[in-house]
Amino acid sequence: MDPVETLLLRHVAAGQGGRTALADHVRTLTYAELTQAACDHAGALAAAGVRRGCRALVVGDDSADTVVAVLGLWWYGCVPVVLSPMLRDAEIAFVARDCAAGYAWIALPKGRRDSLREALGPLPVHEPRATRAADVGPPAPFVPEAEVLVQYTSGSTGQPRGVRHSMAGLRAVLDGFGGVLALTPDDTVLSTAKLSFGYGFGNSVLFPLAAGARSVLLAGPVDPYTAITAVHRHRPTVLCAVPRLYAALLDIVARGTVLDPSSLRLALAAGEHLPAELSARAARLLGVPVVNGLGATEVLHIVLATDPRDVLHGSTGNPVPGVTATVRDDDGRPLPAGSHGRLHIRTASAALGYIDRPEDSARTFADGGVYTGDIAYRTEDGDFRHVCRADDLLNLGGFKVAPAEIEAELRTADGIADLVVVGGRDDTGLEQVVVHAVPADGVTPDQARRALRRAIRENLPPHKRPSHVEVLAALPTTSTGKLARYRLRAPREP
Ligand code: 3SK
Repeated sequence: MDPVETLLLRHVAAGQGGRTALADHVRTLTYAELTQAACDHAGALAAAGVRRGCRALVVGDDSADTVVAVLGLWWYGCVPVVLSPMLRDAEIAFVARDCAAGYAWIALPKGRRDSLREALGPLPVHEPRATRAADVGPPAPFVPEAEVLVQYTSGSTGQPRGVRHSMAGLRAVLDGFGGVLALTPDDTVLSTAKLSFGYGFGNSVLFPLAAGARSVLLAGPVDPYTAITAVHRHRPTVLCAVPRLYAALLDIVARGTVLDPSSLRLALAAGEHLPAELSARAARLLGVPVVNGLGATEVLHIVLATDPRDVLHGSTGNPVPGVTATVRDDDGRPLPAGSHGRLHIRTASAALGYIDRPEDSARTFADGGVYTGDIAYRTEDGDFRHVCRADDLLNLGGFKVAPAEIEAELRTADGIADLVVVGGRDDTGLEQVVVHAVPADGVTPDQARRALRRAIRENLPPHKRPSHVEVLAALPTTSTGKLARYRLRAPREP
């Protein structure tokens, strides 16, 4: 199996080339057109002298062009590394160095493109081109154990880690969670999660194209209004989003916005924990089952999911086909039902490891499987329940953010002696960011609060901004004088 054969060529060979594969804000592409565009892109890579097999950055908003770039890279035999255009130039340059990228494809507005080019230094950079280049021959083969895709995910220190996926891993998620979704060529999938996030990449590229279905790509930031407009325009049968998007939909519909969900047959919630009540309310709003999935970049996509035929609200579900899940203690020993422990997954979609981080790889890819970084337990009935993250990472609508990353951006605020960032809960039970700060001598709590609010606005992108600022006389410490972060964290609903 290779990706281009699985996602494109076999549909064209089966006479399905005329069916729509992709729809974005400006155009639609049939399977035949997408195949030609991917082949042309591969030809352009050859003409530009790009080294076959290299890792290649793909930086662009969700669009047909971005998917063409990924498929063209696969056709040519390269390894795409899809990055969010929301990342800063320095963050993209870090990834370019970290993965030793040999090439970058960039689709960004001119000013931003120029600054990123400068940040990337000597790396060969190409922009989208519509030219038809020389015939590049059939798609490059990928053996099962070959690296085929790299996805970046946050580490608990705030430094992103490149996760190396294999061809066998791609096949495994298509057979695994793909079987739960059970897409057919008549499905239209709309994912509000972005291609740069593993969840969005699977939803928008792997599952729909493997099934010969239609995938809708939304450019720019997606809020609940954009999502409703897209639902009405594209009439998806499957909607994929993070729980907080469903919470936001419920909120605006309650305040009078009209949503017609009648095209849907299924909704998917993953990326962060879906609280039981939100699950039930979202299912009532949409009139379809809302499947809750738990995934991780290290296992490519969803490995635990509730049953679409009988969703148990509040449950994280059962292992999808091909997956074995256990809850383990700190020594890696399986725990009985009811005991909280580290979620351990055995699956052929386990990644090959992190790029250049042998210690992190050894910790995560251990005991014959993968520790997802979640604390969970198994009920007597055999389904799994998510408890919290095993590390300090905040999970903000699927963005895993290290508190240290936010703390570093806020330490520059005037008049702050010390601060700490932890996860809190909003009314729906979703995680939000809370900063606890101690004012410097002579600074009033109000002055400290104002300075922090300014730093939050100026230094942080919207998804990382704390929603609450608490001013304290001192931060709590343990008996040994260390910061007691856990005493500031909000507990999860039962
Ligand atoms: O929740 C996640 O982090 C995730 C990552 C990759 C693919 C799917 C999911 C849900």
